[in-house]
Amino acid sequence: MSEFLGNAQGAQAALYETPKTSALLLFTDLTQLSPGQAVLVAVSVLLVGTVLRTCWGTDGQRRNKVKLRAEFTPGKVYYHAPPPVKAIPCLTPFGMKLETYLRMADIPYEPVYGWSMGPKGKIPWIEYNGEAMGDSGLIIEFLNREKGVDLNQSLSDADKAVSRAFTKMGEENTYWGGARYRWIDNFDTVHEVLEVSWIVKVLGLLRPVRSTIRENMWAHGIGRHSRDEIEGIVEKDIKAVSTFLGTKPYLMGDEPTEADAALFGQLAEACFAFPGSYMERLVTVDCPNLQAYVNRMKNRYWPDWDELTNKTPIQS
Ligand SMILES: N[C@@H](CCC(=O)N[C@@H](CS)C(=O)NCC(=O)O)C(=O)O
Repeated sequence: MSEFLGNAQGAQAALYETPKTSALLLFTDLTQLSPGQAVLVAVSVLLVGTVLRTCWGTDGQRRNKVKLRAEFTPGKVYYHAPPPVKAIPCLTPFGMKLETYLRMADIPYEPVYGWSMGPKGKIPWIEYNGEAMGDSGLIIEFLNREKGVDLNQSLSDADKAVSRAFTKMGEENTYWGGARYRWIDNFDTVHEVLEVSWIVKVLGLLRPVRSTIRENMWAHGIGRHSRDEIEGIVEKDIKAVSTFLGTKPYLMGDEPTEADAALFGQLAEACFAFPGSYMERLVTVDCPNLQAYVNRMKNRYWPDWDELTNKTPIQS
């Protein structure tokens, strides 16, 4: 028995000897590598380096390779987002936000509907003068500079601070409640809202997206909370917006500002794209001022809503 074990260990040691020797030599004395080993090491380093450089860039920022259009009109915004569905013109609140901003700022744009991810691996994104740009907030900052737009010009610095806090609460906190509701707790209904064919559901083709969202929620931290805890968090967020809005027509006063694009994006999803959910109830029943606010924004900036969604108009 011990002889057998001894032989087995010897065979295992022999099996690992060459790579083990190369690895050890690499970390001790490179000059002792044979020419063959040196070539192997150099090629591996080059390959790994190229892959890392392509994916992460030189500043450590991970990039997603996007296919840019061959021809473009200078100064025109090509807006990439998922196609409208019956429930809502865009299923991502960040798309609703960006497109609402473009409309508020009167910036002409061409929608390019699809599911291709932008340079940061997320949607929505834009192409502008032959370059791809990701993140709705950074895109808005860029377009403000590029087009000389300032939807916040009437705001004091303190107002701007409040408006940023509400925007970020909606996008970095409330948003995840929607992600949990849609992708984790009601995964079956995702297929209906997304209007994908039955085969996608049967083959479970959306399961990898669900796993990614679960991982993202865990990394964010909200994924460590129970369903009840997350629903409590979302409720407090939505009620905070409702309280602050009060009887004002728009979040910061009489005229709409940038924060309204962002909050409308989040709240319109709750109203229209989560049928039967506690979020829909929060906005439409518990906080009637938010329901009126969503309708106000929708009527002002989305006269083509029904045309886009081909859906019966809701009663406001
Ligand atoms: N900060 C980004 C967030 C965009 C975002 O999270 N988009 C989601 C869709 S709602 C996405 O692309 N998720 C894909 C992923 O995270 O892999 C923005 O403002 O545009």
